[in-house]
Amino acid sequence: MNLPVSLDRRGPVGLITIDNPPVNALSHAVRLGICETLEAAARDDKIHAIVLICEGRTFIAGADIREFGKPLQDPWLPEVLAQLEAMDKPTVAAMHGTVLGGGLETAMCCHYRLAVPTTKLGLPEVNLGLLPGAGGTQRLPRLVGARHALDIMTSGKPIDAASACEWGLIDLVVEGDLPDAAVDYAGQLIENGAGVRRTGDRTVEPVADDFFESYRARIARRARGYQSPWRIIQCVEAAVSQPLAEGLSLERELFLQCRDSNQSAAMRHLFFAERAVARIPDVPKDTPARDIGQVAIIGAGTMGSGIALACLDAGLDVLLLDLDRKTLDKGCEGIRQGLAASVAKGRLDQASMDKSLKRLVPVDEYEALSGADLVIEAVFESMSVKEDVFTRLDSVCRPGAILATNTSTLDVDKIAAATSRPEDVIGLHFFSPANIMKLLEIVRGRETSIDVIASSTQFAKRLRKIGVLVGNCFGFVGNRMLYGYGRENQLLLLEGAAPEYIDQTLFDWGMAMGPNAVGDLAGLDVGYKIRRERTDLPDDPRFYRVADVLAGLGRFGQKTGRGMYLYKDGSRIPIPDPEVSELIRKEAESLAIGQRDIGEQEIIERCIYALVVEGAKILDGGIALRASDIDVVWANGYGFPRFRGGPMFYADTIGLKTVYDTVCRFRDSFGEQYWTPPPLLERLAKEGGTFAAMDED
Ligand code: T1G
Repeated sequence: MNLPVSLDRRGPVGLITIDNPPVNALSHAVRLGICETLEAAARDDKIHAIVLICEGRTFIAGADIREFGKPLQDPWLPEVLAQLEAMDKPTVAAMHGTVLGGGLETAMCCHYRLAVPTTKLGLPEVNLGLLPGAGGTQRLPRLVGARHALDIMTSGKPIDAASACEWGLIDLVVEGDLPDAAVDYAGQLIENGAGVRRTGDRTVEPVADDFFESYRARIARRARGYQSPWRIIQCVEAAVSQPLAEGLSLERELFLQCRDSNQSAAMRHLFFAERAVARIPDVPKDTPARDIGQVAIIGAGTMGSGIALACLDAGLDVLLLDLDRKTLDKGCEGIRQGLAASVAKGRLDQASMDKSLKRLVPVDEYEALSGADLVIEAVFESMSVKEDVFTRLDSVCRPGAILATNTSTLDVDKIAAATSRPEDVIGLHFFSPANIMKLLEIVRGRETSIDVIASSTQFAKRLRKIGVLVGNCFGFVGNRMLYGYGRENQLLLLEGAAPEYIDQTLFDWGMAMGPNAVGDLAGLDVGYKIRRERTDLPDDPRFYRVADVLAGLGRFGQKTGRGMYLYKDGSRIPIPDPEVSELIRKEAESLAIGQRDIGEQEIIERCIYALVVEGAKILDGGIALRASDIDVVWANGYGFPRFRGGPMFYADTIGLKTVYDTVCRFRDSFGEQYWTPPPLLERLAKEGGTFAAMDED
């Protein structure tokens, strides 16, 4: 086997180089190669110190995630690292890029560590439903203390080289050529007779008696529903109180539990799904993209100013247009406050804020947009208003400019038809708050050209967002599925389930927020107006009945202090309102719907399977390229729990036969109108197939 690891000698220093693109993951071949080169270096009398370094864009970025879920081949990483740490010649990790997971665990088993200034270091296993399984939970606290170690491992966020040096994780930040600096450093170790220095021999600084209890309380909210953060704390507790060997064996046991869990399978699924969205069958990777330097945004409301902030954060020049001066000023002030908030949180320095504000130009006439490379319309959700905007853009924008609409539901082809250049029109559907939410639905129109699609996927990457290409239909992927989910919630209300009961059930199941609290946050008037514009609503008096009645009464939610819930004195805490329960009871009576006790399982199945049914229809209709794209949309745009992998992955874990049978039961109980199993679900259920396998075909 031609191993991606080589050993060279520079004077008394052995240089072990790993070259396994794209990210030097610790695949089986790399593990074998490290073992072999370490043995060779140990045997070579001319070698007195060893440098471990990587080719390409980064030092080891972790274990090879693709190997999980398959039988692991020997040697396992802990064995490789035990051999490394036991070396009798000083070893130096020379790092650059993103040193993550097994990569950092490898570096911590070297006796010395140095890195270039731009290096990021972390143990992000928690993002994959895992924990560091090669000694990271035992060695990191020995180097940086229990608190820093827990912060790094439970947040999954990397730290920069300067902090790593300050906290004792690395010995030196080096400038210039890394291999040279590392060989010099190793040479000095030899000269100074520095010898080996094993991390495992250290102990963890003692902590206060209530340290772990208060740490558990501190992360309870963000770790809700996840298994691995709690196991990480267990491991660090062992690192503080037990000898290394005991700590490592507990870590191994808990790591295997995580690795074999549905949670980790779900989160690994999302890891690869979020990278697969960039692969679009009829848009080759080398499709030339149009240059985007200046972005114009139409509408300085909440969405428009959020999009402007996202573009400024990405270093783009921004023109913000609103015909109403007051709205324009308010929008610009909102952007200034957003930047100031980032400075206050240390995410941005003052100089960068000032530069961003210089790149923001408020305008109040369309002619000012003539030079823009990309225009994003974010005005009121009305077809006639949007058609008018696009007609004006068509007359002022330069040839080759991309014209995008931020509509969340409306027909992109109809909007494009308001111009003479539909091939340059695309949907870019941001999620609120647009500078925070990672999801961007890229809506392909009938005539959208492939270079406009390629430019839009690159634009998404530039904004550090996940751009998912979807087809044009009402609500595209996310909102179209939301309609089914919301419909079942509305029907369950009429059938006797209290709003707070439905919300608590779905919250406990893992949703970031229950549907009724979400409705009040988004504003019941928004959904109400969109439903009024629609001509294809089901002929069913129960359809969103409760929401329509509340909106009709001016109960829009948080913004009016009352909606499905009450909100006292401007607070965001939802309080159940007996008036609403009475209103719902009366509406049910008027529709001759008997109220009954409804179990949590039924609530979960009806709301979540409504997503799966609509998702299957979306795939049948070609509105999404992959089932995993749908999972990415829901996990990044709708608060679907990552530890369940997304609606389609979740359905696979339940088993499509079971889902199909339940859907058929609902059809028999609640009618064909909403619960006729889509052909795809029926076929896969009968064939014993899965959505995931279908994606691979
Ligand atoms: N294993 C396998 N493939 C990987 C990989 C990995 N660890 N990391 C990246 N790739 C692939 C990825 O799928 C993509 O492939 C290509 O590399 C470029 O990635 C024992 C248990 C390193 C910051 O969690 O966070 O170690 O799509 O598009 O935006 O304790 O990738 O081109 O075919 O993301 O520049 C811990 C995961 C593993 C890091 C680069 N490590 N990777 O980001 O490029 S668990 C991680 C990342 C572990 C041990 C445990 C990012 C990146 P393709 P990319 P990028």
